[in-house]
Amino acid sequence: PQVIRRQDYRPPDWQVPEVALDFALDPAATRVKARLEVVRTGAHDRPLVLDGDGLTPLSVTVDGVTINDWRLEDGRLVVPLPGSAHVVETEVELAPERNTQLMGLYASGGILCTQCEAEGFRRITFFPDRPDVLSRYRVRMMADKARFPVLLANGDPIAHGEAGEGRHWAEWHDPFPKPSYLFALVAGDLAVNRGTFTTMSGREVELGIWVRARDLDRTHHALSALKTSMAWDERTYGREYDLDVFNIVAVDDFNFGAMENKGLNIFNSRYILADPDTATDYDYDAVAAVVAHEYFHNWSGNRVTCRDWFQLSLKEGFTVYRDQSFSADQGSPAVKRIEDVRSLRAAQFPEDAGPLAHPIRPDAYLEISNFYTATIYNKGAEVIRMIATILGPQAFRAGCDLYFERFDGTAATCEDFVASMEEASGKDLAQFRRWYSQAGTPRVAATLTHEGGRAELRLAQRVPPTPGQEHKEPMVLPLKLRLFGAETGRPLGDEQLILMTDSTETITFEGVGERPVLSFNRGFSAPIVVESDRSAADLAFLGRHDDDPFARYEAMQQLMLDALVASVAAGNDSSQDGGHQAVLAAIADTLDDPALDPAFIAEAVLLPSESFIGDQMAVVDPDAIFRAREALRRNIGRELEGRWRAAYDSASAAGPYAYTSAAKGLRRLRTVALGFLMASGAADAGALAFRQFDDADNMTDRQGALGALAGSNAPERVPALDIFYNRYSDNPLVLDKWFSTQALSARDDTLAAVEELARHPDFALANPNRARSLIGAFSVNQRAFHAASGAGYRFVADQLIQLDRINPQTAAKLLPPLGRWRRFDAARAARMRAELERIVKAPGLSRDMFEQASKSLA
Ligand code: BAL
Ligand code: ZN
Repeated sequence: PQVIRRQDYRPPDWQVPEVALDFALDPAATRVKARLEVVRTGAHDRPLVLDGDGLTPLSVTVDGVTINDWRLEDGRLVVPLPGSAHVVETEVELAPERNTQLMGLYASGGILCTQCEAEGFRRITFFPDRPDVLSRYRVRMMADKARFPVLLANGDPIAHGEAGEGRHWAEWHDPFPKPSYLFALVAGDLAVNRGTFTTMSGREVELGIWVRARDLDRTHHALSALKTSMAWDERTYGREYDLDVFNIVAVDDFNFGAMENKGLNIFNSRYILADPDTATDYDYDAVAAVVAHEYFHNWSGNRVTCRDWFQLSLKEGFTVYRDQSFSADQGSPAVKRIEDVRSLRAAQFPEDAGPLAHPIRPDAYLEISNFYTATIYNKGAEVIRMIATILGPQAFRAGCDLYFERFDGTAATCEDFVASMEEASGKDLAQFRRWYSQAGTPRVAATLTHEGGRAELRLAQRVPPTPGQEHKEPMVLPLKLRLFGAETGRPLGDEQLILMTDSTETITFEGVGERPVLSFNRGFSAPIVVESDRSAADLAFLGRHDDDPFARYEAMQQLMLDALVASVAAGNDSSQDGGHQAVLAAIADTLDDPALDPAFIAEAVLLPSESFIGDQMAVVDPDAIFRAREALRRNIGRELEGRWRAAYDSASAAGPYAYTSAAKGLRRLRTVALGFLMASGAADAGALAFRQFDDADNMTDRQGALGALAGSNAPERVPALDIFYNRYSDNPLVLDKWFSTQALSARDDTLAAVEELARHPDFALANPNRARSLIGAFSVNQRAFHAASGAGYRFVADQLIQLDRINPQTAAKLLPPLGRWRRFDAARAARMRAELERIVKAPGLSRDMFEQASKSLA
């Protein structure tokens, strides 16, 4: 396969200002006529080259005359054109119902829909399918009226009518020039939940959430989140919506979470449908966050789009930062920050430390679908957050205004964004640009000394080598810090923001009368790993006294991590371990602090995941980590049993279900307490969990209890799993939970259970959510996936080879856990490599999988 390089970018030879598409829709045979007004750009004599993937032209005309001197080259249609402007028309036929890749035009549960980002439009019609070709689209759709009563496309509806023989048609026009990846249409038997939004300039926008009729009752949260997002973007960024309608359609088969097509977002139903009986608090929050994310793309992505796919983080990192800020404003900013950092550490840090590491603006790819990564999205968001921190809120907003105004209606670059920020703020971001070009998570060693009223903080940063980048230059690190007095517990001076730019730096503090304790990288102001020699006593102190909630959480995490890593190193899982005592005391203090929000407590007392513990070790030992963590969990459960019962009871007294921040916090704490009670081995814990499961008036409590039971040997486990399955067997999103809960189980027989589940009649590789719910969940279950026999690796490789034939994009995204073989002992590494080699040799392997697997082996 051909490597695409950022440095090879060349502007398009032809622009296509106007496009008219005519669809005769049919699941088995859809005809697509395209009329392109093409304009030669600059002085050249190159032909018009239109991307195509799996298409054969039925006809090609130029200025109304059929031509025969076109040719196909690697799927592309090459059309020699004499003049500087022509009208080129093509016709192709597609079979949406056979499109299992879910890219282009496909069928999901009887609904015809599209997914074009990044390169799906070329599977619909011949077109220069690149983001720097912006066109105005007019779309006409014709379909059987009984099967497809609703016909939607981008922009505004302009006409519709009957077409005879039971068919009807509709025409839509999008006045905003857009790249082809934002094209969308939907045809189906859909019901709508309508709303309206009045924009800040007084325009009425008609909103619609379209789903199958039976799902209509579960769309209220999404509609309300959409209105809240629209108001938030006006208030926070001054960005107003620009069309008269905004439609969202939910489908069950979708590769992404959702897609920001102009005026017609298409969503994975998982991020639209929610009611208390079927969606957890986590799901509710995710629905709001994804609805907001896609809506925010209308400016950061659609009005200003990307010049090329290397700039993907320009729209994704920025939009994730925007949706994170939105979610923080809806509830607890501290808890939101903790959740975001936890997912960065779970997904992005390992990526940055592994064979697939890449900068947020990559230099090369084989398949762009593989670059919709945690690095582009989540590290990209951290980079924008750092710019906001360095500039301060006013200058950051001024930079955003300048960027939106200057690049509106164009395809921009990451450089354009950074330059706008510099121009608006007057700050020099020259060195900061390394965040766009260097991969790898910076590590910062911080050592604080104190002598005679003077404290000295010595900092040293290094960025580890990553594939293709042996040598790294120092980064700009905005580091928020504060000192606290060890005796008084009071802050010694204000919080400071240090901009670290060199490899090593020393910061001095004068007039420090008592021994200082360092609170560092507060709010996770830079996405780094901190190496600090703070003692367990100092971490416990910060866990009690730090006024920055994130730093307080972080101190607790570090305390637990240090205890666990020490236990693993000592091969010691004894409950008498001294490290346990400090953790127990800190958790007890946290549970006893009446000033703390239950949602924060629930986060602060949670043990680091097995994978995160593994990330701290030179060679990951999954079994030892599991044992050490379980021992600590058991010990925390037993020693603090009275407190867990008290926390459980007070959280249970919250009354009937309500979706409020306070009620969410109590539910979270309740299930965390239940988890520790289960771990304690208390005789009544299984019964308690079953009661929570059975009495629940909401999915958060029910799934929380099911998760606790699923990882146990309690006699209530099997009945609960059966009841759950039977109750929700007609709800695919809840069945996904049934699969993933079992795949994440801590039981010894999880691998066998997962192999069995893969043969379950409800398991289907063709549905991405279902594939992820079993294979994706299993491969992050560290101990089960890394079973010494290698059976976990073999199972995942078998599934991915099969899935690759159906849906390469989804298969390739599930491969990275197999690629992290360097982190494990020689025997496991050899087994993981053997599976990767088997994948690389699989007949007919996709480019997607080839790129992921071959890079992982290199
Ligand atoms: N653009 C792909 C889906 C998303 O990030 O919104
Ligand atoms: Zn996005």
